Amino acid sequence: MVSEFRKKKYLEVFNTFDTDGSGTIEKKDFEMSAEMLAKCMSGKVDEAKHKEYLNTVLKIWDGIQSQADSNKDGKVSADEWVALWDAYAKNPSSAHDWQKLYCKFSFQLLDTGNDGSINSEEFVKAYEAWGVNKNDAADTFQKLSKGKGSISWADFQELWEEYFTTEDANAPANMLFCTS
Ligand SMILES: [Ca+2]
Ligand SMILES: [Ca+2]
Ligand SMILES: [Ca+2]
Repeated sequence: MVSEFRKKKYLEVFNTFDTDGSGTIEKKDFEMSAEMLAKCMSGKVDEAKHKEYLNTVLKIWDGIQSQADSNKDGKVSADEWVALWDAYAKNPSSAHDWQKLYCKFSFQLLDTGNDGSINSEEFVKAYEAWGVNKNDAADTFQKLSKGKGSISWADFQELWEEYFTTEDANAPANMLFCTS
């Protein structure tokens, strides 16, 4: 059984994927998010980025759909989503390819300078673009980076796994997808 604590975290991520707020995750959400992400930094849609993002998010969607859409209605419901992550939490070392891709993609979106680690400035800018208050984002970065000043790819993978698996309410990783 999935604990209420983990369920709440899975639903936090569910909401970030449910771009149109329809209460289910479907292909359209990914098409919308690729466009929004390509728009975020510049104000208008960067066509090259849009293409690249769309390609990646549709791969992620294909993986999610084939794993989680158990009633084959083309949508992933909150229950289907929670079951998927509960399965991951039981055995995180055998993550699916789409989960690895999603982790990598999340990292790349934050490492805007593309130098292999996320610094405070990159982190705060990205979270601000997602609607988080600047001071809260800076505070979250301090906790996630454990005062080290940057989050490497290895650190990020650890945080990412911990987010989906930990039952510890005090674990900094719980704040990874916190956008409110
Ligand atoms: Ca939706
Ligand atoms: Ca379904
Ligand atoms: Ca960087």
